[in-house]
Amino acid sequence: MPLNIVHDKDGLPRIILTEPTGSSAESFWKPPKAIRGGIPVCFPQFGNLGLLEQHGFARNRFWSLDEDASPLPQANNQSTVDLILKSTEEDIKAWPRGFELRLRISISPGKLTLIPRVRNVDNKAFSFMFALRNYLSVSDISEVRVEGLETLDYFDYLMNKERFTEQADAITFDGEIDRVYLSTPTKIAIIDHEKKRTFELRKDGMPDSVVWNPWDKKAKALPDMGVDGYKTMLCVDSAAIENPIVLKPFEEWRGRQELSTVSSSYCSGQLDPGRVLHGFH
Ligand code: TA6
Repeated sequence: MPLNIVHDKDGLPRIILTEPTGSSAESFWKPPKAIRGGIPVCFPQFGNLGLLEQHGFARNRFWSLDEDASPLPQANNQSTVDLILKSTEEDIKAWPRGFELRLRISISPGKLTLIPRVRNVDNKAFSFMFALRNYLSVSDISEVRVEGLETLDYFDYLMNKERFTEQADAITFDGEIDRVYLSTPTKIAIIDHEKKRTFELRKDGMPDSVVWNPWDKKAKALPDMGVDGYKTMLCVDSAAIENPIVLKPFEEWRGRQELSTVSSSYCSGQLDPGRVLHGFH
């Protein structure tokens, strides 16, 4: 499928991926910060560690088309774009490492696949954290359940990153949540009861998952969230946070995330976990 590159009114390029059944994805950026939404790439750090801007600089930079990307066999109902971010002078001052960050974005019917890769192009090893910050659109956060994280340990960012163990048999939402779940399974289900729709998040190479909703008080402090924006969003990220990834010189790390939606079958108000978490291979 040909690449569709348009320029918005500010003259900034915007890449639009479509596929014949109507799914689409847009990659655009309005300097100087990442948009509130979509899937910002958090690299080389996650959180506010004082060293770099929050969640690292990658999401606040201009990426380029990766002209050297290896061509890949394309199904005719799939469209793909390869982007690359290389270290700039400004970044090297703040984070003196030689890296190439590549992101392959593919869309197919009802599925968005992201394949991030980080190559160390330096002659010394370095470590980094990574997260795909998935801003999911939900109908009503108080009607959403997340399944797949039960019994896991998590760092609670609302309790000074203290470590706890999830006791509930699913995560539901009645207030601010800001947790990094550790050693999570490959598959996580985000069930939107009202829309009878489930997001299926499948990931490799990113063992952790962040679950974040600012709720009403924190949302007021986010000018681009809007007073009620927290009611219809939820971040469930694919991440490598607890154990930063270490790359030797010229080594490359690769991750993978598939985000798809299925209609949710319900019996007595509960999701049939067998259908969602185990029903696909
Ligand atoms: O989820 C971790 C976290 O740092 C929260 O504490 C909150 O500050 C959020 O990320 C901000 O994410 P954003 O996408 O607005 O940069």
